Amino acid sequence: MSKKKLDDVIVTKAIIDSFHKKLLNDLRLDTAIAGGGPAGLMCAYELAKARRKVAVFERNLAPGGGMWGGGLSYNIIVVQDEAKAILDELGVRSEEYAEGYFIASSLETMATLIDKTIKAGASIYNLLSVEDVMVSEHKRICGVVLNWRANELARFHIDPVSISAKYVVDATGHEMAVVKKVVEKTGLKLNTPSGGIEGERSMNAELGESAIMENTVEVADGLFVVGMSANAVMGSHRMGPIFGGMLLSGQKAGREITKLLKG
Ligand code: 48F
Repeated sequence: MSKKKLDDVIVTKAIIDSFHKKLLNDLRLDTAIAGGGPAGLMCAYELAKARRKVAVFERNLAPGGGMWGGGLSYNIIVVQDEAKAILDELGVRSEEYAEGYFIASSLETMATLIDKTIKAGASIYNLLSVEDVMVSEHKRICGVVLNWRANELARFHIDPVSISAKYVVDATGHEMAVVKKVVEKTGLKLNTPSGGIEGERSMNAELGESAIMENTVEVADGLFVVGMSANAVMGSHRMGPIFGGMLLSGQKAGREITKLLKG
């Protein structure tokens, strides 16, 4: 059997061609998600299952946010009863540690969530930072402004590019980077008790987890908050390495946005 010689340029062309095709296809989205932690990915998974055009923009090399490291870098996560069904749906193995507390490998959970999200049809872009938002003349958040993380880190003066979206989701965790930008640049009143960012409160798993579903809302026209960003914007507690609320919050926003897109 004759073996064809490998051509380095074909390898290069294959990458450039297919990445451009994918990016061009994602310039107008149903939903753009800033941040690829558990909440953002779960939201994308839900939207992709409903056949919505969704992309996640994650600034790090690997999506996954704070889940990989479990607690204190011990790579185990805990989820409570309410979120066990999500682990089961994803096919992640878990074990009841004490009544109502399930443990799973953080690596298996995150690797599976990434896999299922991509296979459901969502695009995940790594190494891209959401540095700003697009705002329509009616003051609706209508897209994200992106730059390579490497440019951001090097502080290069290079202009970003824009991608439109019917909905934008801030899934940037403790940073609530998108909401901060909206407040700083637009002066829009948020759908929060004070109309501004309430700010994250100290660790309390019970209070943090019980508030998160209520905090998962459309915080400005076209902009949802999920996961830790939802609690930080709304003035609720952090909760540490219990991850049920992150998954449930992403799922809730994904389902709500799906309904709104249909309406
Ligand atoms: O921090 P992260 O995991 O947020 P989450 O999904 O989950 C929070 C938990 O990990 C944990 C917790 C659980 O109880 O409290 O902290 O709410 O994931 C946020 C992701 O957003 C990325 C960041 O790199 C991380 O992977 N990110 C942050 N800012 C930007 C961003 C940005 N401006 N553009 C793109 N990605």
